[in-house]
Amino acid sequence: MPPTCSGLLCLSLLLGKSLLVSSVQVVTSGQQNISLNGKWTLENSNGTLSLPAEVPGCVHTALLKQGYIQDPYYRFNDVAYGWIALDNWTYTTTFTVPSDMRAKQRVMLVFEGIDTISTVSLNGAAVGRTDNMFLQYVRWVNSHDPHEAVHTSPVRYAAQRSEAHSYRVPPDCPPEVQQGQCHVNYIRKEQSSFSWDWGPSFPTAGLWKGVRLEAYDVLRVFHLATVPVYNQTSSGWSLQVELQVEVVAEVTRGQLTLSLPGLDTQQTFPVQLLPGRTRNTYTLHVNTVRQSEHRGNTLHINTAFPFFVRLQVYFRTVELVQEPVPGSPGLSFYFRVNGKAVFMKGSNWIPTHSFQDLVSPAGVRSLLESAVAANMNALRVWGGGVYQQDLFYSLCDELGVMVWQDFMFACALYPTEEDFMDSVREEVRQQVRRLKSHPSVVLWSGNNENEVALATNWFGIPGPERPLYVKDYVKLYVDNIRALVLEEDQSRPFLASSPTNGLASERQGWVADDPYDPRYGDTHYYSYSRDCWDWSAFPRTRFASEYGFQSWPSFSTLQKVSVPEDWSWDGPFSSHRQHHAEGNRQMLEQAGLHYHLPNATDPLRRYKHTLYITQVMQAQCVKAQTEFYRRSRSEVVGGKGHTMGALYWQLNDIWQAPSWSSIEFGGKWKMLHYFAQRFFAPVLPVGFEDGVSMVIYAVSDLSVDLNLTAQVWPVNNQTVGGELLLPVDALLKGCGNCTRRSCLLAFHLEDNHGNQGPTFLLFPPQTEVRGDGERGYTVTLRSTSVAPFVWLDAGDVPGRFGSNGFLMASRSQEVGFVPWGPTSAEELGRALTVTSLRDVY
Ligand code: BMA
Repeated sequence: MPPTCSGLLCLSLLLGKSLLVSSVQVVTSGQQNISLNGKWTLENSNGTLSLPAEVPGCVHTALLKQGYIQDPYYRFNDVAYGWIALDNWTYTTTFTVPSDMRAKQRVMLVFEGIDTISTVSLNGAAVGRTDNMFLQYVRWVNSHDPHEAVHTSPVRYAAQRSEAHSYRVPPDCPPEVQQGQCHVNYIRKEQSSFSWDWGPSFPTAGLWKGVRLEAYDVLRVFHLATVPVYNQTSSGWSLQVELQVEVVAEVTRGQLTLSLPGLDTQQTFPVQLLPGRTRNTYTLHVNTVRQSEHRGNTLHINTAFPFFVRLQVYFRTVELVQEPVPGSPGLSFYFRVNGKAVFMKGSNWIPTHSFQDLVSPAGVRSLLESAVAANMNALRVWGGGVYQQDLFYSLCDELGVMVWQDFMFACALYPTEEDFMDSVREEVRQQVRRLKSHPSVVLWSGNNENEVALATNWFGIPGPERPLYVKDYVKLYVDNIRALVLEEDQSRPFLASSPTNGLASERQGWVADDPYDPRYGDTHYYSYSRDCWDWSAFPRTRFASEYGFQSWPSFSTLQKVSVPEDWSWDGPFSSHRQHHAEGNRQMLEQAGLHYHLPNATDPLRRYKHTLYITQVMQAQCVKAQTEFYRRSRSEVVGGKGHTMGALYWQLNDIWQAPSWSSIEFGGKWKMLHYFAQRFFAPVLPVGFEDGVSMVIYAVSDLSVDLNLTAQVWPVNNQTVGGELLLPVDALLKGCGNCTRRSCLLAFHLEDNHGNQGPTFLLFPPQTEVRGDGERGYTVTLRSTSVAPFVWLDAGDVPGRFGSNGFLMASRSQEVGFVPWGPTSAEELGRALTVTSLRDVY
C-alpha cells in the first residue's frame, strides 16, 4: 500500500481517459474482499456541484437522487439535461483497509465496469486509464503506473477521436429526429446511449458496476468456464474445464479433482502452478448424459490449493446448418440443438433502461418471463446496447430461452486503429469467457447491420474509397473478433453480421452484394407503406431476425411523463418522443388501410383512441408477418422458403415512447404481446387468402404427429366443416347475406383428444366489465353484437391478462388477470377500461 495513507486509502476516479483486465471471479479461502460500493462523492469539473453518489451508479442517477434534476424521462428533459454528458465528473471515496488485509501478498482493485473514459488514481497517483464500458478492470494497488489524467466527457471524447482520425468513419451524427450526439462509433460504450430510433440520448458516465478490493496470499482464480463437447464418433460427452489462476506463492504442486456425482464421473489431474498467471484446460470424460435432459448437473472442483468450486453445467450441442435445400437455390440457415432442427420464435432485446444501474433483477426476470409466456424460445441481444448482466443469461438457461448474442457494434462503420482494436480484443475475450458456460447462448454474431451498411452504401462512400472500409470491416469482425471467438469458444457458431448471407457472404469477402438475399442467411425486413395484411409482400426468407411495426405505448404509461397539454397526436410532445422519421404518419397510414381512424370530437378521447389504433395495427401486422414465416417453414415456393426463425423487432422499451416493442417501458404488455402469445403457440392455425381460396394452414412445432381438425365458423356460428381450403365466395354465401365487410370468421384446430388450439376470430362484440376474485381476478366480458379488437387495459395496475381480444357474437367471456403486486378487486375495477374498434368508429 502507498505509505501516505497508512491504513486509509483515498481513491478518486476521474471520468474523462485507458487499467487492465480480467474475468470470472471465484472467492478462494484466505482471500479477503472489501466492497467499495455505496456512497461516493461526485463532483463536476469546476467544482460547482458536489454531491453524494451511489456506486454502482451514474452521474444522471446521482443527480436525480439528490434532487438536482427531475425524472430525466419526464417530458423534454432528455434534451434539457444534455449538459450532463458534456461535463467531466469525478467520483471520490475514502476507505480503510484492515491490517490483516494489508498484510496479504497482493491487493487488487476490481472495477466490474467503468462508463467509460476515465483515469483512476489512488492517493493522488494515477493507477490506470479506462476506455471501454464493457471491460472489467483489475489493478494491483501496490504498484504505481504514472498516467496522465485526461478527463473527458463521452461526447467530447468521441468528437476528439473522430477529429483525430485520418479519414471519416461514418455516420457522423444520428438523424436529426433522434436529437442525439455524434460519433458514438469511436467510443466503446453502449451505442444507443447517444440516441436511437426508439431511444433518448443519455450518454452516461460513472461506475456502472461494482467496485471492490480483493486481497490474497496464494492465488486468485481469474477465470473459470465449462464447455461441453460432444464426440460424434464415440457418441460421448466430455467437459472442458478452463481455469485461469494468478499465483503469488512459490511453485505449487498438487492435484485437482473434477467430479459430476450425478453422472458417475470423476477424474483427478496433477497440477503444477507457477508464479504468475496460468491458464489450463482439463478435459473430463463424462460417463453418461441422457441426451433429452435439459437440466443442470453439479460439477465439483476440489483441489489441494485453497479453493473449491461447485457449479452447474449443462450438456447441449448447437450447430448453425447452412447446406443445400432441395428445390431451392442457396443454403439453409437454421439452428440444430441436440441434433434437432429448431424454429426460433422470439424477439430482439434492447437495453431496458438508459441508466443501467436502475435495471432491477425483478425487471429482467419479468421481461424474460413475459417472453416465455408469449411462447418465445429465443431472443437476440441486439448489438447497439450492452452485454447483459449474468442474471439475464442464468435466467435464460433456467427458462430455456436461446440467446443470439451480438457483439456491441451497430449501424455504423468503425475505426480500427491499434488502441481501439486492443480494447475491442479485450472486450471480446472477457465477454466470451464470461458467457460461454451458459447453454442459453447459441450464437456469437459480430455486429448489427454493418455488412449491409457497407454492401448497400448507407453512408454514400465514394466507390474508390470503398476498399478501405471493407478492409477495416474485415479487420475488425473477421481477423480479430472472429479469430478471438474461435480461439476462445468452438462450441457454438459465429456469424460476422446480421443480416448476412452467412457462408455466401464469406465467399464474397465477407461483404455480400446483397446481404438481404432471402436464399441465404438471415434477413431484416421493414416496409411501413405496403399493406401488411398482404402476405405476398414479405420476403420468404430462411430466417427473419428482424421485422416489425411501431406503435405507441398505453396512455397510463405516457401519463407518467407528460402533462395534459402533451396529449395530442400533433403536438410537440408526440413529435419529440418519436425518433423514427415519419413514424407517426406511417403508423396512421398503415392503420388507415384497414380501420377507421379515430375522429372523436373530444380531443383526449381521440388521442387515446389513436394510441389504441396504433397498437391494433402493430399487433395485426406482426401477426400477419410472423404467421407467414411460420407457415414458410415447410414450404419452398419459387425456390424460396424453408424459413426457420422469426424474431420480431423488438421485445422491450428503454423509455416511454413510440417504438416497435411488444412490451412497454415498465413491463406492461402491448396488444402485440398478447398476439405473440397466440401466433407463437406450438400448434397454430394460420388463416389466409390465396387467390380465390381461404386457406387454413396448420403449423406445429411439436415433434409428434398430430391428427388435427380445423373448425371454422362464419358469423352466425354455424360450423362449416373441417375443410382446409375454402373458396371465399362459397364461404360467404354459406352464412346468408355475408360480405367481406359484414362477416366474422373464426377458426381453431382441434386434435383427436379434443384439445383445442387458440380460436382466431377476425371480428367480435360490445362489452360489459366486472372485476372480482382474490388470487388473481376474473373480468367478465359480455356482448350482444360483434366488437372487433376488444382491448382491456388495467391502467397502472401492474399485471397481465390471461387472454384477451376476441369475443364471439352474443357470448360472454371470462378473462383472467394476474396482478404483479398487491391490488384489490376495486382498484382493478376502477382502473379497467375497455376499447374496441366499435368505439373508434
Ligand atoms: C433495425 C435495428 C435497429 C432499429 C430498428 C428499427 O434495423 O437493428 O437499429 O432500431 O431497425 O428501425
